[in-house]
Amino acid sequence: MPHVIGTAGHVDHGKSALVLALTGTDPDRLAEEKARGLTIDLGFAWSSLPSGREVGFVDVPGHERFVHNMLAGVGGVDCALFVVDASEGWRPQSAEHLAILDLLGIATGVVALSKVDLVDDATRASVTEAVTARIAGTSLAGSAIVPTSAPNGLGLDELRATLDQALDRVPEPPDRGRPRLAVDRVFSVRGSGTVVTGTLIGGTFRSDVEAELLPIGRRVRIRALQSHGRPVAIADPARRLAVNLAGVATDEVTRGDVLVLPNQWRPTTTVDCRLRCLASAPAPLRGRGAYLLYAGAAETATRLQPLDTHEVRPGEAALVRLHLEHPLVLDLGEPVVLRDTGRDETVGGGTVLDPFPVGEVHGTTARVRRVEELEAREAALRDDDRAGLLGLVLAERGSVARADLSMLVGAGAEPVQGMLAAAVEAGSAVGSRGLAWSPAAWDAARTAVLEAVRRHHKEEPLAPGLPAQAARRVAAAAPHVAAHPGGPRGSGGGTDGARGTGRSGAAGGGAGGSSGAGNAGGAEVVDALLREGRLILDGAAVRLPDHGVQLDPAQAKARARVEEAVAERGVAALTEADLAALGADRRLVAALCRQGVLTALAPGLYVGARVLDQAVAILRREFPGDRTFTASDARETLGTTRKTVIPLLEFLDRAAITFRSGDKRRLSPPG
Ligand SMILES: Nc1nc2c(ncn2[C@@H]2O[C@H](COP(=O)(O)OP(=O)(O)OP(=O)(O)O)[C@@H](O)[C@H]2O)c(=O)[nH]1
Ligand SMILES: [Mg+2]
Repeated sequence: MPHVIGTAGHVDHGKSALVLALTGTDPDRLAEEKARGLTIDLGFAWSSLPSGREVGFVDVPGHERFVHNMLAGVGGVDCALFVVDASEGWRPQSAEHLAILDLLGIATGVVALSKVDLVDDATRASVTEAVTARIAGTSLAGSAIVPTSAPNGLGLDELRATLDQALDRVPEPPDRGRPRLAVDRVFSVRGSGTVVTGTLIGGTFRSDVEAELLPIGRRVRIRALQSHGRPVAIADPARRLAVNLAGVATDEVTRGDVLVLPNQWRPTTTVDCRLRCLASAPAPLRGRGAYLLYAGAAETATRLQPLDTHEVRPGEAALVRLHLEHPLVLDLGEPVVLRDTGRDETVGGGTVLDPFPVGEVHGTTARVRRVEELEAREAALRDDDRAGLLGLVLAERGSVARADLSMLVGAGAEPVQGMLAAAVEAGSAVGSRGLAWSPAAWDAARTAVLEAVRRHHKEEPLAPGLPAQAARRVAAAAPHVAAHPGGPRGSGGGTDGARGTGRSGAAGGGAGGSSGAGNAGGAEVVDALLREGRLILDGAAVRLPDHGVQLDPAQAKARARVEEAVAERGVAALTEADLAALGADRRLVAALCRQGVLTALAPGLYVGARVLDQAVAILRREFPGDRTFTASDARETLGTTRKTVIPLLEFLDRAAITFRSGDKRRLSPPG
């Protein structure tokens, strides 16, 4: 299994010299680097260790001015080669680089005590002791310390063997079926076009597949893959990779972009984290401060919003919402590093607990609830309990598009569908066609629809029911108040209401967007109620099963008068005014149309429904087969007026009972 080793340590301490000695490749490629004897940007090399294991090296600059480049390279590293110059001892960027490795949770490393050719044994011993003390209490605590001298090869075999042993302890890199490559270098190769490099994590890449560059959202094609100088057809996680891309120009890609497979990732600008302020930080982390956030190979300015405290004091940790200036592609559990923009120093970092938080956190109630949610997420992430995360996501959002679940839970699409099926089985989730729901949200949406229909029946007893479109809207807008460990969520209150209406959220119009079911979700709720027989579809309306149109005594009398008038008049249209004179207002007329008493020939013009059938029968008898007739033929045959016969024939035309050609008509074949 391939691994990636990243160097770290103060400027000039011998990092690049060691990489050159271990791999035969000088990682300093830039002319300026060679001229100044200083690493400016990331360097790359590879080699095999005594066990035969292949390793890639990312060589970082030690100079304090280039810490941002160091941060861009250290992202996907799974083992640190931490270099301390025996003749200089511990220096400021020794401390800063160690803090960064610690914040990123890089738990495997080897310390190379370099330039031991320049010091006596006593100095070597005292620097070793000092380094041991410095790394104690960090993720590199207890790492082996190997004395080396790159120019004369001293200690290099031991360093190789020690790195090999350290890599034995690196856990298998997770393959979640959601590969991601943080681009740390872009260049073009004559004849091949754009090539990006980076460390692949979270899944495999294949050549000749569609991919997506984020945050720009550009579809590209992976033309070819190369790892450690050789072409590969498939690349596993935790490996340095060069990817030849079709469909994008070199100058359209920059360091910090992320190469992923389509529809698996989305950039975000709001992120909830557990953030730690370094004990060495000169000031607490504050909402007013200006910071830069580093994740993967990307960086952006960010504002902090502490959630469970006012400020994060040195040596302490807190839950903090980050408001990013530029969108980043972040995963659940992703480590991030924070630098103070003004002081230009690393001041903290932590772990992403929610890359797509829903709604804003204003006011104490919302804050307390959010803190509880984030603590629950933290516990689930600690245990890598993705099924638990699924439950939390549903509880927070009410309903989620099935297609977004994988991203929100941070697991592959297939395992997530399995988790959802198990949750549905256990009654802790509900699945509709395109959505997954918390049971509480599902019930709330259904109850809201049934209530709305009931209310409509009461307000409009003559109407067949609530228009289905309106019912879907009611379901879509239902506040998806989710069940919560601390008790049910309040239904009032500004923030609660806002949560229900599904505010824009953080996912760039995507997964972070709506906590509501949205239009599709509304339709799914109504469909479910129809399938279960809780609602009946009546034309374009939905009604409760026991709803029938009820006429009050006055309306029943008016209906009798209308029926009488219709029978008396024969084929003669009634206007709204005629019907009003009989006591039938518009609503009653609409109900009488639905009840089969009247038929509307045109807006505001009615005939008796049975009269219409009789008229058609008469016309068929008089003009059988293909016999044509004019409007006045029909008027005479039916014994009616021009005022009635024209709209009547136009009605029959529309119903395809008659066909018109010029001023002649014929009847359609019966049946
Ligand atoms: N005597 C001696 N000199 C060394 C040793 N390792 C490196 N050097 C020298 O120290 C200088 C700095 O070494 P680099 O490898 O460039 O240091 P670096 O840590 O990569 O420096 P940055 O990348 O700029 O942070 C060079 O002149 C090296 O030749 C060593 O073990 N012994
Ligand atoms: Mg260097």
